[in-house]
Amino acid sequence: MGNVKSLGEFIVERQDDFKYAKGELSRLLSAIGLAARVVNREVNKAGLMEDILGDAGADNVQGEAQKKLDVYANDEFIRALKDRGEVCGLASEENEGVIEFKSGYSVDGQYVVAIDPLDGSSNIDVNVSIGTIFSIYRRTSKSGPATFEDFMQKGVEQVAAGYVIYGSSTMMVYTTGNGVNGFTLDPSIGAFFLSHPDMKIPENGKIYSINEGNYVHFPEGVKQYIKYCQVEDPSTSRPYTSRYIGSLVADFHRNLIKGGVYIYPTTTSSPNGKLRLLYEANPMAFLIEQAGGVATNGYDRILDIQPTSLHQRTPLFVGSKNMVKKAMDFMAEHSPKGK
Ligand code: AHM
Ligand code: MG
Repeated sequence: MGNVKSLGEFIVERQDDFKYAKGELSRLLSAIGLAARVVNREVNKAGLMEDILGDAGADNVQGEAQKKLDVYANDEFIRALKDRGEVCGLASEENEGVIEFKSGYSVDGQYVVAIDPLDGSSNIDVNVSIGTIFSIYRRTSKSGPATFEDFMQKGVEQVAAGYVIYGSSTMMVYTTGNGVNGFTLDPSIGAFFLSHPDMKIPENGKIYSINEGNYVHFPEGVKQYIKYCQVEDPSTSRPYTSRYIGSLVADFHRNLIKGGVYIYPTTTSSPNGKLRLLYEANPMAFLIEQAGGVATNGYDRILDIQPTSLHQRTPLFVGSKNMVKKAMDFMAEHSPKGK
């Protein structure tokens, strides 16, 4: 296939970028790529299978209806990362507590993974893009299975993060802190190939992504920013275009390529926002910074937030540098921090 590079080749080629024991992180990323391919197969045939579609009957820890594919994806990622020696535990959107991995190896796994196995799950049964989001840290505990404290690290401590988008094509996009690279799945071969090397988000964009149905519940700063996006001003290419898929991975991916801002702010009913810090905001923040963009909670950098619980929520403003900064200006002026 000429100069086409597979995900596996790329991971090995780049492992010298990494300051810790080389092979471990490479093997871990490969395991995620493998699980993604298995989940992709099920996502693609979801419409065919009565028993996969629909609610699984249980609610996840946030009390939201859990779809069968969520459960399937969760099981698949746990299976792919367990018993391999690299990972000592997992935090997942689908599980209340830490999933501890007991290793049979002489040295316990050095990494912990926070994961949203299938994000945007309300889009599954309507054939709209969904995704997997993952975040990887070095453990802080010494040995044995992962502990709660291993996950209470700021986003700046991530050693790798990424997502898989199950879209019109399936892609895996990840960073280990040396830029962002995107790989597209060739379904006929069953392998990811490097298709988007060194991804950079434009500093300015023309797309804003927000659930405007919640407008009345938004902070004044966000309301004013939305108005700003809608004003006509040819010098700044306004009015901007509104695009909202309702799958963070899909909205993020589009904005990463085209330039744009995604906002999920606080609302009156969700005073901390909806998205989760550990496995939604932090990995996306790491990726966007590596791509030259910005991620904040409206005031502060996402990656500097000290987590205090596994499923903690945060408002998220993420995307093109100048767009996020503009939105933050509106927040500072109309919804000052702490008021
Ligand atoms: P989920 O983890 O339950 O799927 O929720 C996260 C999703 C994001 O993918 C998406 O951006 C957001 O929730 C959409 O929420 P809303 O429907 O409130 O706009
Ligand atoms: Mg989610």
